[in-house]
Amino acid sequence: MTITITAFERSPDGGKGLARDTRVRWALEEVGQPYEVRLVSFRAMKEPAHLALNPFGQIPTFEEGDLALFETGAIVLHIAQRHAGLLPADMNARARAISWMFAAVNTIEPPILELVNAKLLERDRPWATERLPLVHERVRNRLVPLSTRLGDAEWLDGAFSAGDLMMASVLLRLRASGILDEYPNLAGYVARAEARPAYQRAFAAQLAVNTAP
Ligand SMILES: N[C@@H](CCC(=O)N[C@@H](CS)C(=O)NCC(=O)O)C(=O)O
Repeated sequence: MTITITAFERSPDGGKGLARDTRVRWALEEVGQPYEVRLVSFRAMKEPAHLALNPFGQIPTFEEGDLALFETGAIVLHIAQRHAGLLPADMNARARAISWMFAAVNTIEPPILELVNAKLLERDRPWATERLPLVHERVRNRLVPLSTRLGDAEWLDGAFSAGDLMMASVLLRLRASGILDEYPNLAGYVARAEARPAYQRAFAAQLAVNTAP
């Protein structure tokens, strides 16, 4: 059955790989599943056909046969459960990898999004300059324990898993802020993730869309 995902017709990041279809593309590349992409405009994302797939009018979505999913955590988990390559066979190790997926979207991503919003959407507000150090601090409060736990390890819990895929995807958004480089082991972790051939293929595919004439 054909897998179809949705992505921005034109990503606001111009192809830096920060739009969340990249993590879904990456997961599909890791497990060797071909997929098709339906590009959607900002307007189409808020119309009934797309809202039926994602009630919040966002990308990415995932369709395969009569299954339609939204939320990248759920999509990547579904891919990892259906196809070998992103979750360990041992059930306890599998459960730990899934914990890292939730940690990525539930514990690490929220303060990073807050920072992105503070810098992009709220920078003209009168309180923006005063608030920014607080937002930075909230990000660092999450990165310190993450960096401590990773230590010198290559990945978060043994072999590369869907937990690492989600965590690296979330951390990537910090690069422009310079904060990631304050934690050399986390910067190295993200660089290792980006060097994976599957990530490279996913990145190239989304870049092709965003640089097409
Ligand atoms: N929690 C959702 C977030 C999805 C999301 O924020 N998607 C962004 C693109 S990366 C989007 O569609 N933004 C446009 C909008 O919200 O109108 C997920 O992980 O799938």
